[in-house]
Amino acid sequence: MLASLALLMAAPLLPLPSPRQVEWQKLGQVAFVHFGPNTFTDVEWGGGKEDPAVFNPTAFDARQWARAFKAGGFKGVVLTAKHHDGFCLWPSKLSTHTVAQSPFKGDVLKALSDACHAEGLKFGVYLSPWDRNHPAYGTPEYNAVFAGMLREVLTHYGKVFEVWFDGANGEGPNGKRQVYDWELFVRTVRECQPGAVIFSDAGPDVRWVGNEEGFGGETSWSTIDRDRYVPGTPFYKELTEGKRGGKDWVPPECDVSIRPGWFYHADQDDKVKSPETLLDLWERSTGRSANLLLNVPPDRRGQIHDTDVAALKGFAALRAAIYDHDLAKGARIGWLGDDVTLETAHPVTFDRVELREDVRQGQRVAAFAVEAREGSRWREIARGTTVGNRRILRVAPTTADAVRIRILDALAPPVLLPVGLFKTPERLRLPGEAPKATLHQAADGSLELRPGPDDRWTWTFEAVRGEVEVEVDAEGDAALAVEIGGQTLRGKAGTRAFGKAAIVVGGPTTLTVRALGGTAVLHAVRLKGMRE
Ligand code: FUL
Repeated sequence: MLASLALLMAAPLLPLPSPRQVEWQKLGQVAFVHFGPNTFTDVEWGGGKEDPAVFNPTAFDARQWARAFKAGGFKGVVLTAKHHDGFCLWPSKLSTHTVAQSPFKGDVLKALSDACHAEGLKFGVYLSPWDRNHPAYGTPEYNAVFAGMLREVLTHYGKVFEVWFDGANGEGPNGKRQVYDWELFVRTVRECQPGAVIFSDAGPDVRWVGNEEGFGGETSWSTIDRDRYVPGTPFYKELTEGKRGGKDWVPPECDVSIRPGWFYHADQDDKVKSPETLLDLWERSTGRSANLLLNVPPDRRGQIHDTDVAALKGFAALRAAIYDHDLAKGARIGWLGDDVTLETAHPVTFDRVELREDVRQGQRVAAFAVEAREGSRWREIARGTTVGNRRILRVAPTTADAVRIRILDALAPPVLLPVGLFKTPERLRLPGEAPKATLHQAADGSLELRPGPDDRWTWTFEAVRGEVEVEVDAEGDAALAVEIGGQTLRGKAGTRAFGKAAIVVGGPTTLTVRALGGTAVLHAVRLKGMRE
């Protein structure tokens, strides 16, 4: 009640986000897809002279991509419709270097936009103005070609939520550089897709965060002064942190790849980021008032590799294990001046604090402290600068029956949304409905052990003498130890076969799984071949 009253009374602080920026900031995480001839030639930057015949995915399935992204909690997808090599993933009439000239023949944009529609994801496009193939590149005529290409991709595939302009401006096939007509490009997007945000180094709608490692600044203003920026002179620190009191609302986006490269390379299959790393990036991007744009490149089949699919699922499971349980829910909220106090019915233990401002009223908070009440004493547990759209603070595990947010500096009276308190489970498991730890015996005698909600990975069952093969179905990066019948089998989450154990003494037997550092989400343990 009081919170909404504060909201009604607050006068907006300029600049304010446009409605399309508000919608975009709500997404939090978006998938990025680099796909094209580079996928098949194993390079990151194609020269533009590749034979279109190389583009030949053997089992192309855009729906499989969309399902994987959805399972990872992503709300939209941005596809490289055209990378620097100039190859168009749609049959453009303005180029002779497209899918139409390849053995694939299909239209990747059509397939992906349909798949996004079916899975409830938003669809976006990356179009590199730098074109190493087009004969007109480097001449004024190219600007009209590029605007025409934009028009093609923005009028044939339904609603587009984001248009991503890469800042690169290299030489074209004739050795010339292009002078880009940005005004024309922006006008074309606005005309064809008024609801789409435009990303480039400095906006107009979304800015680059200043690094390609996937994290935002601890200080993160959605505002900058756009007129300071001319192409090729990014002010890295300001792109990361924004500018207090900046004239333009241009929130940051954190582009990063799940693999070392932007395009798929088979020799990077063992370098896919773990669910824990993805969660860390998510907390340091969306948790710093930026959006995460995570690149997950399809392989030469035209599908997302199993390892990447598993990483996305594991990431979603880890995030849900923490953020699906808000310990501040139902807390009594009180305000004293700008400060907010939450009182919980019972003491709660948390290690994540989530703060949010209603950015529709502008970004206001410039410094704050978080305090916890332990018994009758207040103790400061964190201090920060900006809040913005969403600020996640990682704090030491703290048990308190009240939490206070003290506003130390603000551009105008703050408009905070409800505060969240979360706890990282000691040992993460899939948040599920499993009522209790369960045992399932199949006809062939194999036994499946599934964890219950009590977070204990221990089962006791009747075993017969003999050898059993132990399989562990778990995601994550933890080293795991399976203790059974006095023996310990070791392996890593993600590798199924853990080896064989000998049950020497039959009868009641206990099996325990322990995570030795790192985290894991355990789905099941299977014991196979248990017979006399
Ligand atoms: C960069 C490009 O040069 C890379 O190839 C990649 O597309 C990345 C997202 O943007 O500027």
